[in-house]
Amino acid sequence: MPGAVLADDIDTPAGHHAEDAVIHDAATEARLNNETRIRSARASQATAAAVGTDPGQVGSWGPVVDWPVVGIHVSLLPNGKVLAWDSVGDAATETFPVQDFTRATVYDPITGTQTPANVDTGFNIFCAGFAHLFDGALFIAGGNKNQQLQGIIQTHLFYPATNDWSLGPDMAAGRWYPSVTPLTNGEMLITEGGPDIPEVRKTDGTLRTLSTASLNLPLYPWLDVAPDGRVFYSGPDQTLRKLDPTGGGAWQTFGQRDSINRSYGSHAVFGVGKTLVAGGGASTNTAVVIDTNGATPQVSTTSPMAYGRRQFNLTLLADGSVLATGGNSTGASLIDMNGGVYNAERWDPETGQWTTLAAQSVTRQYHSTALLLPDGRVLSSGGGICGTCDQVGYLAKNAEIFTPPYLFKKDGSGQLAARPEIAGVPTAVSHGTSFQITTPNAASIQKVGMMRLGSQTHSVEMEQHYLPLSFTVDNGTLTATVPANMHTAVPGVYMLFIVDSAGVPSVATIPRKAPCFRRCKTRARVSMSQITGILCRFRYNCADSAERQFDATCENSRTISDSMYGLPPSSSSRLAPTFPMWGYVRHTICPA
Ligand SMILES: [Cu+2]
Repeated sequence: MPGAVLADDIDTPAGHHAEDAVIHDAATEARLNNETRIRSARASQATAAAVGTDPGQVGSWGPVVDWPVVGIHVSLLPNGKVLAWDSVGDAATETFPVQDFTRATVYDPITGTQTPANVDTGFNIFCAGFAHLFDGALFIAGGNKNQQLQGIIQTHLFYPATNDWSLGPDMAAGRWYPSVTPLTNGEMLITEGGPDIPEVRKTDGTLRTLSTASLNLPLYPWLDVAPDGRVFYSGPDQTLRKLDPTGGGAWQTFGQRDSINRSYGSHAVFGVGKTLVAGGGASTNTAVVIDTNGATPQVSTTSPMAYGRRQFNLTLLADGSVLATGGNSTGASLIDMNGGVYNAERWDPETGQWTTLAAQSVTRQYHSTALLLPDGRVLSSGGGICGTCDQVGYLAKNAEIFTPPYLFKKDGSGQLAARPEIAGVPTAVSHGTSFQITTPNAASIQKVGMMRLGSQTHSVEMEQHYLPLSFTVDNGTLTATVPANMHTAVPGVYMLFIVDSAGVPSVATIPRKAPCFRRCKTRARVSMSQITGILCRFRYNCADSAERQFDATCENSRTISDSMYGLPPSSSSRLAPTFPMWGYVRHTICPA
């Protein structure tokens, strides 16, 4: 039933279950993926004519590549690879009686290789919330418990250096469709998808509850740290709010963003306290900008997109502009095979205008994602795995990569432009300080910015945000300054991009660390000695620096792993007196 519009009950597990009535075998699912590609390609060609063919103006989409998982949940890792996972199979999750693992893969966008990384803890993290801890490990809250789509109480950690999973502490109740938001002090906020009382993962790995901040919000709420340190709620429904996550927590309610419940619209934090919100609801094309720098959020309208979109994604590009990809323009709740939007659009924050770009080959609607890669391209993947998806034959177990216009020459040749290069940067930067960027292109650099690694699912970006840096040029060196306000870029791993006068961005240096972290450039050995029964002292020695140390709980692998990026979570190595590190060591140097 193409074009089927379902009621908003897809926002509940019961609603999901009710609209699911189809069971497929593996062969059928492979056929559906093929059919989706063929039907999409036809529709895509029809809309391709809407724009010109010069990649310098409209960018260029790469080939469609089949994937081992549907890219429903994607996160850019500090090593430049992409972690992606879906559920337990190609059909709707409601059709699988057992939910004791999760299909996951680590994709290398440089080589195109896929490394299996299934979740092996016994749980399905389909429809979880996730974002990076300050050390670059990924924190995941909740997931899918059963065919009734109940949430799980488990939290997980993923270690990019070893592709290992481990369990964190249990939440107070199951969560399915929660959001996870990194806070300035290194804590991780968990909201909705279950209990209305938010929970916070503390930096010691345990959880605390915000018992005085109980509030019913939509599933997968849009939450980001604002310049005043509180967490700003920008949607998807209309009422703007801020949460003070200290103590028991406290909400402040402001006015309405606009008159539209932008369910399955999208948002992007493109500057300090600046959020673009677009699309959603009945596939509106409207967009607004919200400024949270003052005491009260200020909303202003910006140009509408050329296409109405729902079930689409907004993604920050390397120059701080915003890319819209996918979605449907007919208001279909989850998927409309005949209503897909194929053309990308780019929003320029300086002009407030959208430019229509090249058309992708596969329709990307419910359960699709888009992720900025360190080389400035965008990975567009996924779509499918729902009852309605099965009914209309939608399964996009594949991905395609968009090369934005900024990477091409502007002379109509269609050739790639020469890119500015970053030759050297410090391994750590702090707020309120300046640092040097060595580049042969210093004289032509127009823009310098830090970009937090993206984590996206269900049209919601949980952490990507752009921090433009002021800078000066002197003798072939850029000196950039990080704002003193720590809330402008919460501690963690960032990419650093420089952009030249032709608008061409560099490849990012990655990882970029926000304040408070140091990194060994080489493998280091770590020794551990007991201070008290539960407290241990860890010492390590980077090849290029003096010995450093920190104290953490001996028995608590989470605490140790949080402090030392890349440490395998196995108990044998955790309690050995001396063990080799697998990657980098990072040491918190923030004041407590
Ligand atoms: Cu879902």
